[in-house]
Amino acid sequence: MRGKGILGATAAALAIISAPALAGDLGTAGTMTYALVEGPLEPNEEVQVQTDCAAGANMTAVGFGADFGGVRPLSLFLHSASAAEATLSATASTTFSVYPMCTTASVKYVEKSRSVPATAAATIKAKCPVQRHVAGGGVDAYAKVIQNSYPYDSRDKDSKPDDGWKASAQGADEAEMTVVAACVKAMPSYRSKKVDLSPGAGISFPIKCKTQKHLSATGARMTGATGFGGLEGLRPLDGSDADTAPDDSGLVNMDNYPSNPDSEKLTATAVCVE
Ligand SMILES: [Ca+2]
Ligand SMILES: [Ca+2]
Repeated sequence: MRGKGILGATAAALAIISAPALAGDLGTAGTMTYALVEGPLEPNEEVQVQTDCAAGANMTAVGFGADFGGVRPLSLFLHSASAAEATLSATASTTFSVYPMCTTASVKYVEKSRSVPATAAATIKAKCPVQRHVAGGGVDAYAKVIQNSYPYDSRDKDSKPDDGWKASAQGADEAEMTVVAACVKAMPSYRSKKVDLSPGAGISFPIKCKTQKHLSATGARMTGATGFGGLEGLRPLDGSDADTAPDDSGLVNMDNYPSNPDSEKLTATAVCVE
Protein backbone atom coordinates (compact mmCIF):
# COMPACT_ATOMS: atom_id res chain seq x y z
CA MET A 1 0.00 0.00 0.00
CA ARG A 2 1.04 3.56 -0.64
CA GLY A 3 2.34 5.21 2.51
CA LYS A 4 2.37 8.76 3.72
CA GLY A 5 5.95 9.21 2.58
CA ILE A 6 4.93 10.46 -0.80
CA LEU A 7 3.16 13.44 0.70
CA GLY A 8 6.17 14.49 2.72
CA ALA A 9 8.60 13.69 -0.07
CA THR A 10 6.88 15.74 -2.73
CA ALA A 11 5.00 18.24 -0.59
CA ALA A 12 2.21 17.79 -3.08
CA ALA A 13 -1.46 18.05 -2.32
CA LEU A 14 -2.88 14.56 -2.59
CA ALA A 15 -6.54 14.13 -3.33
CA ILE A 16 -7.98 10.65 -3.09
CA ILE A 17 -10.98 9.97 -5.25
CA SER A 18 -12.93 6.78 -4.85
CA ALA A 19 -14.90 5.46 -7.77
CA PRO A 20 -17.47 4.30 -8.73
CA ALA A 21 -18.99 7.36 -7.01
CA LEU A 22 -17.51 9.63 -9.65
CA ALA A 23 -17.17 7.13 -12.46
CA GLY A 24 -19.06 7.42 -15.68
CA ASP A 25 -19.96 4.14 -17.30
CA LEU A 26 -18.66 4.06 -20.86
CA GLY A 27 -20.30 0.79 -21.81
CA THR A 28 -19.60 -2.83 -22.60
CA ALA A 29 -18.14 -4.51 -25.69
CA GLY A 30 -17.60 -8.27 -25.80
CA THR A 31 -16.16 -9.37 -22.45
CA MET A 32 -14.88 -5.84 -21.68
CA THR A 33 -16.50 -3.01 -19.69
CA TYR A 34 -15.07 0.51 -19.50
CA ALA A 35 -15.58 3.44 -17.13
CA LEU A 36 -14.16 6.94 -16.78
CA VAL A 37 -13.20 9.07 -13.78
CA GLU A 38 -12.08 12.61 -14.58
CA GLY A 39 -11.44 15.92 -12.88
CA PRO A 40 -9.29 19.04 -12.76
CA LEU A 41 -5.70 18.96 -11.57
CA GLU A 42 -3.42 21.92 -10.80
CA PRO A 43 0.39 22.08 -10.96
CA ASN A 44 2.09 20.18 -8.07
CA GLU A 45 -1.16 18.44 -7.19
CA GLU A 46 -1.45 14.71 -7.09
CA VAL A 47 -4.58 12.66 -7.45
CA GLN A 48 -5.10 9.03 -6.51
CA VAL A 49 -8.12 7.42 -8.13
CA GLN A 50 -9.34 4.10 -6.73
CA THR A 51 -11.70 2.16 -8.96
CA ASP A 52 -13.55 -1.14 -8.92
CA CYS A 53 -14.95 -3.58 -11.44
CA ALA A 54 -18.54 -4.77 -11.13
CA ALA A 55 -19.05 -7.95 -9.11
CA GLY A 56 -17.60 -10.97 -10.91
CA ALA A 57 -15.50 -8.92 -13.37
CA ASN A 58 -11.71 -8.67 -13.34
CA MET A 59 -9.47 -5.66 -13.99
CA THR A 60 -7.12 -5.93 -17.00
CA ALA A 61 -5.64 -2.42 -16.89
CA VAL A 62 -6.23 1.15 -15.81
CA GLY A 63 -5.69 3.74 -18.53
CA PHE A 64 -4.97 7.43 -18.07
CA GLY A 65 -4.72 10.64 -20.00
CA ALA A 66 -4.93 14.41 -19.70
CA ASP A 67 -6.66 17.00 -21.85
CA PHE A 68 -3.74 19.39 -21.99
CA GLY A 69 -0.87 17.05 -21.13
CA GLY A 70 1.11 17.81 -18.00
CA VAL A 71 0.49 14.65 -15.99
CA ARG A 72 3.03 12.09 -14.80
CA PRO A 73 1.85 8.61 -13.78
CA LEU A 74 3.16 7.26 -10.45
CA SER A 75 0.88 4.25 -10.30
CA LEU A 76 -1.34 2.41 -12.78
CA PHE A 77 -1.85 -0.57 -10.56
CA LEU A 78 -4.16 -3.56 -10.16
CA HIS A 79 -4.54 -4.25 -6.42
CA SER A 80 -6.68 -7.33 -6.76
CA ALA A 81 -9.00 -8.90 -9.27
CA SER A 82 -11.51 -6.10 -8.97
CA ALA A 83 -9.65 -3.01 -7.74
CA ALA A 84 -7.25 -0.64 -9.46
CA GLU A 85 -5.51 2.57 -8.52
CA ALA A 86 -4.08 5.36 -10.65
CA THR A 87 -1.90 8.05 -9.10
CA LEU A 88 -1.17 11.05 -11.29
CA SER A 89 0.98 14.05 -10.57
CA ALA A 90 0.42 17.30 -12.47
CA THR A 91 3.03 19.65 -13.90
CA ALA A 92 0.43 21.95 -15.48
CA SER A 93 -3.24 22.89 -15.14
CA THR A 94 -5.10 20.07 -16.81
CA THR A 95 -8.06 17.72 -16.75
CA PHE A 96 -7.03 14.17 -15.92
CA SER A 97 -8.88 11.04 -16.96
CA VAL A 98 -8.63 7.50 -15.56
CA TYR A 99 -10.16 4.47 -17.27
CA PRO A 100 -10.71 1.21 -15.37
CA MET A 101 -11.00 -1.69 -17.86
CA CYS A 102 -12.68 -4.91 -16.73
CA THR A 103 -13.29 -8.32 -18.31
CA THR A 104 -15.72 -11.11 -17.50
CA ALA A 105 -12.99 -13.65 -18.43
CA SER A 106 -11.10 -15.38 -15.64
CA VAL A 107 -7.79 -13.65 -14.86
CA LYS A 108 -4.73 -14.83 -12.93
CA TYR A 109 -2.53 -12.09 -11.48
CA VAL A 110 1.22 -12.33 -10.98
CA GLU A 111 3.13 -9.69 -9.01
CA LYS A 112 6.84 -8.82 -8.76
CA SER A 113 8.24 -6.22 -6.34
CA ARG A 114 11.64 -4.74 -5.73
CA SER A 115 12.96 -1.78 -3.76
CA VAL A 116 14.71 0.70 -6.01
CA PRO A 117 17.27 3.14 -4.54
CA ALA A 118 16.97 6.91 -4.74
CA THR A 119 17.82 8.40 -8.17
CA ALA A 120 17.92 4.93 -9.76
CA ALA A 121 15.79 3.67 -12.63
CA ALA A 122 14.39 0.15 -12.66
CA THR A 123 12.66 -2.24 -15.02
CA ILE A 124 10.63 -5.06 -13.49
CA LYS A 125 8.74 -7.85 -15.22
CA ALA A 126 5.96 -10.12 -14.01
CA LYS A 127 5.65 -13.36 -15.99
CA CYS A 128 2.39 -15.15 -16.69
CA PRO A 129 2.06 -18.84 -15.73
CA VAL A 130 2.37 -21.53 -18.44
CA GLN A 131 -0.75 -21.76 -20.63
CA ARG A 132 -1.71 -18.17 -19.82
CA HIS A 133 -1.23 -15.04 -21.92
CA VAL A 134 -1.01 -11.46 -20.78
CA ALA A 135 -4.16 -9.39 -21.38
CA GLY A 136 -3.01 -6.40 -19.36
CA GLY A 137 -1.06 -5.31 -16.36
CA GLY A 138 0.07 -2.41 -14.30
CA VAL A 139 2.73 -0.88 -12.14
CA ASP A 140 3.01 0.95 -8.84
CA ALA A 141 6.23 2.97 -8.99
CA TYR A 142 5.45 4.61 -5.64
CA ALA A 143 7.50 7.83 -5.64
CA LYS A 144 9.05 7.27 -9.06
CA VAL A 145 7.59 8.24 -12.42
CA ILE A 146 6.43 5.53 -14.81
CA GLN A 147 7.95 5.78 -18.29
CA ASN A 148 7.24 2.39 -19.88
CA SER A 149 4.43 -0.10 -19.23
CA TYR A 150 3.90 -2.86 -21.79
CA PRO A 151 3.37 -6.54 -22.61
CA TYR A 152 6.62 -8.38 -23.42
CA ASP A 153 7.75 -11.39 -25.43
CA SER A 154 10.05 -13.90 -23.75
CA ARG A 155 12.20 -16.10 -25.93
CA ASP A 156 9.44 -18.62 -26.54
CA LYS A 157 8.58 -19.95 -30.00
CA ASP A 158 6.07 -17.30 -30.96
CA SER A 159 7.01 -13.68 -31.43
CA LYS A 160 3.96 -12.40 -29.57
CA PRO A 161 4.30 -10.21 -26.48
CA ASP A 162 2.03 -12.58 -24.57
CA ASP A 163 4.40 -13.68 -21.81
CA GLY A 164 3.93 -11.05 -19.15
CA TRP A 165 3.96 -7.37 -18.27
CA LYS A 166 7.00 -5.15 -17.89
CA ALA A 167 7.42 -1.58 -16.63
CA SER A 168 10.17 0.99 -16.10
CA ALA A 169 10.27 3.98 -13.80
CA GLN A 170 12.76 6.55 -12.68
CA GLY A 171 12.86 9.28 -10.05
CA ALA A 172 14.73 10.95 -7.22
CA ASP A 173 13.13 9.10 -4.32
CA GLU A 174 13.60 5.57 -3.07
CA ALA A 175 10.66 3.37 -4.03
CA GLU A 176 9.16 -0.04 -3.51
CA MET A 177 8.13 -0.76 -7.10
CA THR A 178 5.63 -3.46 -8.07
CA VAL A 179 4.61 -4.75 -11.49
CA VAL A 180 1.54 -6.91 -12.02
CA ALA A 181 0.55 -9.04 -15.03
CA ALA A 182 -3.09 -9.93 -15.75
CA CYS A 183 -3.05 -13.33 -17.46
CA VAL A 184 -5.88 -15.05 -19.34
CA LYS A 185 -6.36 -18.44 -21.05
CA ALA A 186 -7.37 -17.35 -24.55
CA MET A 187 -4.56 -15.83 -26.63
CA PRO A 188 -5.25 -12.09 -27.09
CA SER A 189 -4.43 -10.31 -30.32
CA TYR A 190 -1.44 -7.92 -30.02
CA ARG A 191 -1.19 -4.99 -32.42
CA SER A 192 2.06 -3.02 -32.31
CA LYS A 193 3.41 0.02 -34.07
CA LYS A 194 6.95 1.39 -33.89
CA VAL A 195 7.75 5.06 -34.49
CA ASP A 196 10.89 7.22 -34.30
CA LEU A 197 11.02 9.97 -31.71
CA SER A 198 13.72 12.61 -32.08
CA PRO A 199 14.88 14.58 -29.01
CA GLY A 200 12.23 17.11 -27.98
CA ALA A 201 9.52 15.43 -30.05
CA GLY A 202 6.18 14.22 -28.70
CA ILE A 203 3.70 11.94 -30.37
CA SER A 204 0.15 10.77 -29.79
CA PHE A 205 -1.43 8.08 -31.91
CA PRO A 206 -3.98 5.26 -31.72
CA ILE A 207 -3.35 1.56 -32.42
CA LYS A 208 -6.49 -0.17 -33.58
CA CYS A 209 -7.82 -3.54 -32.51
CA LYS A 210 -9.21 -5.77 -35.26
CA THR A 211 -12.98 -5.58 -35.78
CA GLN A 212 -14.77 -7.86 -33.28
CA LYS A 213 -11.89 -7.49 -30.80
CA HIS A 214 -11.89 -5.19 -27.79
CA LEU A 215 -9.07 -3.36 -26.08
CA SER A 216 -7.95 -4.86 -22.75
CA ALA A 217 -4.75 -2.82 -22.27
CA THR A 218 -2.40 -0.37 -23.98
CA GLY A 219 1.38 -0.56 -23.73
CA ALA A 220 4.21 1.86 -24.50
CA ARG A 221 7.95 1.43 -24.45
CA MET A 222 10.60 3.93 -25.51
CA THR A 223 14.18 2.73 -26.10
CA GLY A 224 17.16 4.28 -24.33
CA ALA A 225 17.84 5.02 -20.68
CA THR A 226 14.73 5.34 -18.50
CA GLY A 227 14.14 8.97 -17.54
CA PHE A 228 14.17 10.54 -21.00
CA GLY A 229 10.63 9.53 -21.92
CA GLY A 230 7.54 11.35 -20.68
CA LEU A 231 4.50 9.08 -20.71
CA GLU A 232 1.51 11.43 -20.98
CA GLY A 233 -1.25 9.01 -21.84
CA LEU A 234 -2.11 5.35 -22.23
CA ARG A 235 -5.81 5.03 -22.71
CA PRO A 236 -8.72 3.36 -24.51
CA LEU A 237 -10.43 5.12 -27.40
CA ASP A 238 -13.84 4.70 -29.03
CA GLY A 239 -13.95 4.29 -32.80
CA SER A 240 -16.71 4.86 -35.32
CA ASP A 241 -18.61 1.71 -34.33
CA ALA A 242 -22.19 1.79 -33.06
CA ASP A 243 -21.42 1.47 -29.33
CA THR A 244 -19.95 4.18 -27.07
CA ALA A 245 -17.41 1.87 -25.43
CA PRO A 246 -13.75 2.87 -25.92
CA ASP A 247 -12.94 -0.67 -27.06
CA ASP A 248 -11.57 0.09 -30.52
CA SER A 249 -8.05 1.49 -30.07
CA GLY A 250 -5.33 2.11 -27.55
CA LEU A 251 -4.04 5.69 -27.56
CA VAL A 252 -0.40 6.28 -26.63
CA ASN A 253 1.05 9.69 -25.84
CA MET A 254 4.83 9.94 -25.25
CA ASP A 255 7.50 12.67 -25.32
CA ASN A 256 11.22 12.20 -25.88
CA TYR A 257 12.66 14.88 -23.61
CA PRO A 258 14.88 17.59 -25.17
CA SER A 259 17.59 16.66 -22.63
CA ASN A 260 18.01 13.32 -24.42
CA PRO A 261 20.88 13.51 -26.94
CA ASP A 262 19.48 10.52 -28.87
CA SER A 263 16.58 9.68 -31.11
CA GLU A 264 14.59 6.75 -29.74
CA LYS A 265 12.06 4.22 -30.95
CA LEU A 266 8.63 4.06 -29.36
CA THR A 267 6.76 0.77 -29.53
CA ALA A 268 3.06 1.13 -28.81
CA THR A 269 0.89 -1.96 -28.37
CA ALA A 270 -2.84 -2.53 -28.20
CA VAL A 271 -3.87 -5.76 -26.45
CA CYS A 272 -7.23 -6.91 -27.77
CA VAL A 273 -9.55 -9.68 -26.55
CA GLU A 274 -12.93 -11.22 -27.40
CA1 LIG B 1 5.67 -14.92 -26.67
CA1 LIG C 1 -16.55 1.35 -29.57
